[in-house]
Amino acid sequence: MSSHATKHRPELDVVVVGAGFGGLYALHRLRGLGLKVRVFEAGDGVGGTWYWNRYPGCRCDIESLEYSYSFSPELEQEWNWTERYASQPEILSYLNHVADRFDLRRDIQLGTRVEAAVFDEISGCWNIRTGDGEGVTARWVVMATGCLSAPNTPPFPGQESFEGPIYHTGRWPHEGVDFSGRRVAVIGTGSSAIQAIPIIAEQAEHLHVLQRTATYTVPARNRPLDPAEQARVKAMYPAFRDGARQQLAAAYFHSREQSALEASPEERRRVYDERWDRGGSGFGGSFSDLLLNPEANATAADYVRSRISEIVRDPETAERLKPSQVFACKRLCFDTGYYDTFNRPNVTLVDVRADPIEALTPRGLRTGGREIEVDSIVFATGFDAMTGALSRIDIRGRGGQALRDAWAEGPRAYLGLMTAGFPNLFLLTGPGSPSVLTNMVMSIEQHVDFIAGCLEALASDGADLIEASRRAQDAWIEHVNAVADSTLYPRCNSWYLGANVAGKPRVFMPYLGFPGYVARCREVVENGYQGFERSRAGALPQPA
Ligand code: NA7
Repeated sequence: MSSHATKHRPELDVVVVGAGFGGLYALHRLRGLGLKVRVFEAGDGVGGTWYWNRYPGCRCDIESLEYSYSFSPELEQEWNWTERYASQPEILSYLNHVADRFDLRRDIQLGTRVEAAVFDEISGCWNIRTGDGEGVTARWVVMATGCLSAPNTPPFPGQESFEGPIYHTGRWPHEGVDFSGRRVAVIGTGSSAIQAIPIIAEQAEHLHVLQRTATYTVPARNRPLDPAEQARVKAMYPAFRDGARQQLAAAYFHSREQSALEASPEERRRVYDERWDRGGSGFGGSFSDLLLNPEANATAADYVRSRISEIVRDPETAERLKPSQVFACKRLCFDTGYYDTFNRPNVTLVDVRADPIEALTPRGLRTGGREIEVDSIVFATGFDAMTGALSRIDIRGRGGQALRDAWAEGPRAYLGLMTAGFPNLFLLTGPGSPSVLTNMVMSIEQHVDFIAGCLEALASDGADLIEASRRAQDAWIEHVNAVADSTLYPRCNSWYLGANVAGKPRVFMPYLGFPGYVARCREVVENGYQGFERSRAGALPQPA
């Protein structure tokens, strides 16, 4: 990467980092504007999250007819989903189909990790350096690095001494793992663990589930997708998508308008029963105030706890499985036979809240001074969410400032799209945007379309630099926090707050409410990209 190169026109218009749902659509959309785009992807295949997360039972918890692109009516019509909730292999084939169908592969460089992205203030270009030491210059960078892509691996003492294999759910071996006849420990009880545990339990000789925080999970009730149902949605796809976009989470959670406290105990029970039986995310929308009012929230929490008592036969295990924190404050999970798994004789629940994991040993792990002997350990310990993938790249903006330093007290971005001091660097579903509180595919499409519109507007104004103003960014973050504080979300130690990673600043990262966010973005555009500074390279403004 020579400084000489940066004095000239950049080699590329846009570098996109990541070839998951975000990167693939960004490539298609921006290439459609006639821009020269290249995607760098660390994996040896496309798919992002769905390339890496191959653990047993991995599937999406948004219904397949919704968790798919809406940008191409032809694609919507030709692809057939087979289940209510698509499995990881099916989503990965879908994304491979998208890559082929839109001839995306010729601009995707696989097996290439971006190590650094450095802004050159003289040329107004980004210098991108990849793991193989190559460099390329681009005018714009789109970080399509995913919200849940940097695995969180707690550094337990003695980890190197463990003699068996260690797996992370987010980096699962492609050839799969056969746990037959093995003693296995799973660390964690979040969404990934809850999907994997029932399947590992069926194979393993013995499974120890190491639980720090009990999780609320409701039955997914996955099933084959009825062809008639699929045809019905396909016949009205545009209206179906529009309807989803009107929902807080850009997905049909079938939220009811009624407060849980207005309903009688019998009526509440009936609603919860119905939704439990129907399965899936609708349970979280049983009443309108579950995440607003602690008393309302407690009714859902009590209901799930009562179900655990009904399912789990050993009363002591049932008690330990009962969550005590605010219901759905951490992401609500959807399972297939999770609580039933604890009725199996080969499954033991270990409370690592009371007795934290002290160390890994050559033959297992130690908690509460006692050694649990196992042959394999599965880390289902989640991700350094929303900021992890970005902070692992050496991103430097104006004056050589590192993004890691700019975000030392927590991520700061205007609309979750751009960070002051980092011109022409777009974040897809970045912190401060609805992202993980929504159907990600809808949020990704909205962000990519915003970026495409922005680049078109820049071209027609003869500008080529755009940057978030600090004032607009500060005001936006204040608003994101105010919205979060009006809910119960900040009341538990979730990854939404970065609380799962030691030392990470406690900041509520996603923005609640897709429709409000989209309206705000529209307003920003109508007001001439309000809150953004636009200029020509070589004539850089000092942002407000
Ligand atoms: P999550 O939901 O972050 O779950 C991680 C789990 O690992 C959770 O139960 C954690 O307990 C546990 N954990 C993390 N560190 C430790 C240590 N040091 N000791 C014991 N237990 C630990 O990640 P997932 O992969 O399941 O799901 C991530 C998202 O992917 C999910 O929300 C969906 O959106 C898809 P804790 O709760 O922190 O006490």
